[in-house]
Amino acid sequence: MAMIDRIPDTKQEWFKDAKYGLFIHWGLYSILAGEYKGKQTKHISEWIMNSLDIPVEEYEKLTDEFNPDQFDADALVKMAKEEWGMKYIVFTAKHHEGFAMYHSENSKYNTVDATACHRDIVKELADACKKYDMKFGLYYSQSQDWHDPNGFVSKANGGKETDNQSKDFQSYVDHKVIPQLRELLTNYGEICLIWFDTPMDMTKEQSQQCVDVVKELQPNCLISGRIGNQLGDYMTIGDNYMPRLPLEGDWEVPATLNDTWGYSKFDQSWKTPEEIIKILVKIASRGGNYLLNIGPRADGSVPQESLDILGEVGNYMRENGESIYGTRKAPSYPYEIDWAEFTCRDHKLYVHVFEPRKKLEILNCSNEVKDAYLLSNGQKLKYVCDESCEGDAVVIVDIPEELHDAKTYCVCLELKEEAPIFDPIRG
Ligand code: JFZ
Repeated sequence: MAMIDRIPDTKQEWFKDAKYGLFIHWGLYSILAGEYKGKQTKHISEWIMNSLDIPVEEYEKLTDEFNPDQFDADALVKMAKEEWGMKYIVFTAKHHEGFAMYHSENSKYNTVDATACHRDIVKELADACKKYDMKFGLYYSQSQDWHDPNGFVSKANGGKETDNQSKDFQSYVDHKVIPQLRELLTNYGEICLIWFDTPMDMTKEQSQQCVDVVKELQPNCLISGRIGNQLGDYMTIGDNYMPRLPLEGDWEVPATLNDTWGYSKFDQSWKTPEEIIKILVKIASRGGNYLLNIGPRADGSVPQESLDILGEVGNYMRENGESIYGTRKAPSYPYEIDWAEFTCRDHKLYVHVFEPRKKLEILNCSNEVKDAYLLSNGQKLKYVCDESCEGDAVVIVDIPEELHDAKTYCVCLELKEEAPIFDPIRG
């Protein structure tokens, strides 16, 4: 498992503790919402310029329509913190389309100079994050830039073949990427991480150039795994992928609530709050962070479905946060069971239950249990540490009648031992 041996360690406790963050994909693509001149894109909506082969001069005209009169950074950050339970925010400062969502001196193609609203969105979010003590990170597309004549253009999502070789990619790095990173790391206070993406043809030297400017200006700012050339401070898992096992090192799963990152009026394949909670618990139990995305509409408002789902997940986090935040990977449970996932911290095993049950039978849990209760309200539960007919250790917890139909709740088992022991033999 070579990949897994190489997962780096950030040495930063805030990142290891965070577990749950908010990704925001917002740009000119949000105006198109998945459709251009009556044509619907088949791919993720933020790729529409590339997928539908929209010429630069045409796409630039979208700046005339950028009017985020419903965007309220203060309210959004407050909600992410207080209602949704997120510990960090990552915002698309510049996505592959090349448009800067902040006041860039380097390129006039930005929200302040090229639109009638003249708003610096990164600044608004940075100020709100500071106010609410929220960690703030920025997504920056370092390799792909479909606006700059020398930026890389991929055809991964349906775009046409582009002769990248004949471009002066190094000049794009020197004249756009590095100066823009300088601006972002100088003008907006503390940046917790830069979320680089799709390195494509970047050489090791070019990736290193990006790393160097980040670390020169903010030594504690983390570099995402997608800087390329193994230079990231942590591993970025493939979008919406789930590691099968607990992993050593620091890693993060970037993920969507539906199927696209940028807003699309067509994409209605929303996951349920229960599905999201289960994914969040699985990621925490395997030792990672979940960076969950919203794609605001062009006006800055967040789709109601996203608000509803994140609100429900937030309720679970408010009642059961102790079982997620600040935890480290749990020992892997040996059996494939659908009804529960486990997280842990010193002397506690948390059983997250995802199906209605009358009893929780945790086969081969050989701990000595000292207490069992519902995490949300402390209600005590009856339990036994027993042996199965085969002589294997089993812990059985009775679920009170009023909860027989409940799904998505968390039971805390206090253990004599420091950590859960998944072993058929009680020691
Ligand atoms: C990239 C972007 O192209 C996309 O628009 C979005 O911003 C997403 C978060 O990141 O897409 C990727 C990059 C890498 C993988 C999948 C999608 N991957 O490694 O599986």
